Amino acid sequence: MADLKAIADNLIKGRADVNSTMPPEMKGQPGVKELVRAAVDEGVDVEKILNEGLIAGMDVVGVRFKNNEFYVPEVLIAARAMHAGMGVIQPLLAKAGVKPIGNIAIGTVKGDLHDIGKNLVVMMLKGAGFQVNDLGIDIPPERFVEAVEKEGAQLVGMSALLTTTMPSMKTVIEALEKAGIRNKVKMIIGGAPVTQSYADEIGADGYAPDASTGVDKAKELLSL
Ligand code: B1M
Repeated sequence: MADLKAIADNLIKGRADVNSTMPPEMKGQPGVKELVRAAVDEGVDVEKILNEGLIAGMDVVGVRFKNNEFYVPEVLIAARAMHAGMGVIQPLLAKAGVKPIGNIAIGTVKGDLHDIGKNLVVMMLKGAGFQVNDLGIDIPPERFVEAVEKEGAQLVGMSALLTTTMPSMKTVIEALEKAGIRNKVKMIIGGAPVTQSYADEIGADGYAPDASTGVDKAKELLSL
């Protein structure tokens, strides 16, 4: 019988598939990919697999990360396992018309090439059921504007790791104001040198110190 809890448990352990060797005593046992496929084959509703298997597991990862029980490597391997499961159900979700809970565009601002933290935020947001348009690194203000104007982002996320690129966040907000669409979108910012007081100073709607708080903040800003 399909075991959604096993999907969540394997995701938390970062066991993407049968070849994953962590922890060693589980070698040869099915990982997230095989368990998700088995659940699909048994006819379990894909939304149930997503919510009670993959997202449930990622929620635990988020809490452990916030509590410093998990660090970046554990989150990255859990995210890889999430991707393995998502790869199986994504086409089915599209077919079943399962709607994402919100549409977010996120990028590292112009001049800044750091993306490890931004990628964690992206993974956590996807894990929480958001549709995420990952714009990438070194993103100019016009690209953020385009993501809102043409691609329907309800929330824009910006990441900066350099004190010298933090002002680019303000430039993006000004570009949205200039385009007359600032009031159509919520803005959230993050990155090691960024603070709540900086968010207040530049007029961002929210700040998150880490990826899982980023998910909470995104839900709060979109009233989810
Ligand atoms: Co760079 N680098 N780096 N670097 N680098 C820092 C940031 C630095 C603090 C190192 C130092 O000097 N101690 C320093 C900045 C100093 C400053 O501005 N005050 C620095 C520098 C100076 C530079 C270069 C200028 C070095 C040089 O070339 N002379 C150069 C700049 C390149 C550029 O961007 N234009 C540079 C280059 C690089 C590498 C390419 C080598 C590499 C980046 C690889 C990559 O990202 N693909 C790199 C790295 C790895 C670092 C450190 C070591 C680690 C950053 C990291 O990934 N942390 C960093 C020192 C440090 O922080 N210890 C450093 C882990 C990551 C999970 O955390 O990104 O903070 P973080 O993300 C967190 C939160 O901040 C938050 O959630 C994440 C998960 O919890 N968060 C958000 C992040 N974005 C968010 C967005 C949100 C919400 C939350 O909403 C949208």
